[in-house]
Formats: sequence, structure tokens, C-alpha cells
Amino acid sequence: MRSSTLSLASLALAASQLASAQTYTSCNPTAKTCPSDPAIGGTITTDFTAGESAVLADYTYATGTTLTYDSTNGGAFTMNSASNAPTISSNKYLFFGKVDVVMRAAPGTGIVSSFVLESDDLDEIDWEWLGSQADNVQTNFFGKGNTTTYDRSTTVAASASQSAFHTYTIDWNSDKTVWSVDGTVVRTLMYADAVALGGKNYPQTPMRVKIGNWCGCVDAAAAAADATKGTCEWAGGPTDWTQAPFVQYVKSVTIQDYGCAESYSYGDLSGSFSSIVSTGSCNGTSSSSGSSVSSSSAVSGASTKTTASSQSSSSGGVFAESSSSSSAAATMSTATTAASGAKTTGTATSAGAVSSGSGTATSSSSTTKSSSSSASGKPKHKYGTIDVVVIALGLGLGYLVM
Ligand SMILES: *[C@@H]1O[C@H](CO)[C@@H](O)[C@H](O)[C@H]1NC(C)=O
Ligand SMILES: CC(=O)N[C@H]1CO[C@H](CO)[C@@H](O)[C@@H]1O
Repeated sequence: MRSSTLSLASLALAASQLASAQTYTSCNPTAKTCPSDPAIGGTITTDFTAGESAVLADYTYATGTTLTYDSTNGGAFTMNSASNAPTISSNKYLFFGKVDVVMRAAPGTGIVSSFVLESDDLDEIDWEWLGSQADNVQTNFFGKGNTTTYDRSTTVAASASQSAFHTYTIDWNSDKTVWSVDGTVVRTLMYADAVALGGKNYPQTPMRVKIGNWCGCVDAAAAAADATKGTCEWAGGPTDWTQAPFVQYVKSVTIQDYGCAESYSYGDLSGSFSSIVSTGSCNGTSSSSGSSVSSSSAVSGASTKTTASSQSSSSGGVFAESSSSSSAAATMSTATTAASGAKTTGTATSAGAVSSGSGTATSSSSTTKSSSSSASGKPKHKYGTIDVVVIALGLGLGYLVM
């Protein structure tokens, strides 16, 4: 298979498709009826220092992903070459909730460590660490796959993120989303913020957690190609693979689902949080129902269905690969976005990942808001098309390189 069938044009097309939908979703609930999402319905803490079996109880490896584990640093997401993009996705979803990850970002110019919440209709909330910026981390979000602008991202302080473990938290509610580093709030996005289009592009549908390490700029050729140039700029430039491996370590992840259900489904095609139906009673490992969401409506019976209409708004964020963004400060460049899909498959080269980018800004606190939205999608239960696209892109890029 190699590239014989791929032309530059098709590559460009693949890249642009990835760009506009960072991650791919196998069934977009705003386009048609899709299978319901299994709910976390409680709190799960995954101890990556306990090894693979503990992780595989709660997460699934993307195709081509291999992680190694040690009792001190936890799970290692290793980038040795452009063909690596180790990524895992939680098996279940949260519908508003709080997520904490204790991790150490990967070094390396062009390398991007990511921790993202993604929904089936491409709402997304992100943390992204650029290997070229050891003391910063970027926040971002997308609503319904809208990647028309890249002004939603902010860059905030995360000192020595590549040598020290920090706890990065996303507290996602219907009225606002709050990003914190070691308990210090670094960004608050309100549902009604202009950058979230007054709620229209605010992340508000059931999400799952995706963690991955990928390369936003595999080499000089990627830095020069139109399809990947923007992402390369955002990522800081081409990766020097002689410095590999570039490792992102994840020690633990705690997901608290504010919803209380066995599954979540879309009651209509609106993609609105108020359309989400919670079915079944929650039976998480720990309970907690935090705030909003469906807890109020929490259902208890087995097949009861409740709509989360009680929530009022939500907040959202974005996922990783995709976009990048600028930061508060202002820089934004536009770039292309990339594909988060890249992360999804191991096979994919990270080159695919183009994200867009820009930004350099930094700020630390903030509430920046940006406006656009877009979301990302992600493969839900399977990686069909995206894999094909990513693989095609990877092969194509490989071909180009050679
Ligand atoms: C996408 O975002 C842009 C920029 O914020 C906005 O102008 C546009 O209306 C949005 N499109 C949709 C379909 O929400
Ligand atoms: C949190 C919660 O509701 N846990 C329940 C899950 O189901 C078992 C068995 O029915 C109960 O014993 C738990 O209390």
C-alpha cells in the first residue's frame, strides 16, 4: 500500500479534513442517531504506576499504541520516531465532571503532550504541552468541530512541566469550565462567553478522556509544506529525532462524572446539553455527584431516562491535537489544524497532526476567551475512517519524505 495511490492532492485533502475535524468521530450524534455512550457515573481513579492491567481496566490503547510502565513515574508515552503517536482513550464517558491528571510533559521541539476531553459531536476541552516550552501549558476548547478560528487557546504557566509532576485539572460544568494547575485556577471559560459564541460552541456533550503524545512537526519538509506549516510553527519547529526518546509520563488520572447514569445518549440532533438523556442508575466506584448535571436528575432506576435539563450551561474545552491556538496574548496565527486524529492511531504519523497554531502567548491566569469553536471528534468506539485517513496521510508523508 504505500503511496502509490496517494497524490499530493489527496494528501492535502486528507490533511485538510483532519484539520477541520481534528479527531474523527465514527458517528456524529448531531447528524444522525448514534449508539449511546457508556457512562462513568461515579469516580474512577486509575493508578498508572500499578501497570498496564490497571490502565486497561479503564482505557483502551489506540491502534499502534504501546506504553511502558514503572512504579515511580507511571505510564510512559514514548515518541521515538514520527511514526509513534501513543494514545489512550477512556472506555466510558462523563457528562460534566472533574478530571485530574498527574503528569510530566515530554520534552522535544515539535513534540506535543496532550490531555483532552472529547465528545462524539466534536466538543473538546484540552491541555497541550509543547515540548519547546518547558514552563508552559496551553488550554483550548472547541464546540461542535468548529475550527474556523484559532483564538480560543491560552498559554499559562506550568513550571518545569517536563521534569516535575503537576496535577492538571479540568472542572467542566454546564455554566463554566475551569482549568487549574496544582489547584491554582489558570483559566475560566463561561458558557456565555463570546469566545464560546454565547454557549453555542461551548463544550456540553458527554466526553471521554484521551491522553496522547504526538509530533506536530516531524521534519523540515513538514515545516515547509502548506498543509503542515501552521502546525509546525505552533509546535515550535521540526523535531530533532536524534534527541529521542521524548517521553510523557502519566502517574494517575481521576475522572469524576457529575452525571449519574449507566449511559448517555443524544435526545435530538442539537448537541445541546439539555438534549442529553441519562439512562440507568449510576454506580460508580465512588459516588459523588458533584454539581450540576444530571445528578439532579439522576436517575435511579434502571432504565429511567432523564434529561439533563437542569443544567444550565456548560463549559468546555478542547482537545489536543488540534488546534492550537493562540493565546491570550495575541498572537495567533492561523494555521492549519491538525488532526488530532493523528494521535489516534499509532500508525499515523504525527505529521498528520497538524494543528494549528500559533500562539505563543502566555499568560497566566486568565480567562481568555477566544472565540471560535470547534470541536474535535474522536473515534468513538472504533477507529474506522480516521485510521484510514491517518494511515494514508502517514504513508503519504513518508513517501514524500523519501
Ligand atoms: C464557528 O466559529 C466562528 C468563529 O467564532 C463563528 O463565527 C461561526 O458562526 C461558528 N460556526 C458555527 C456553525 O457555529
Ligand atoms: C455508588 C453506588 O451506587 N454503588 C452501588 C453499585 O451497585 C452495588 C450493587 O447493587 C451497590 O451495592 C452499590 O452501593
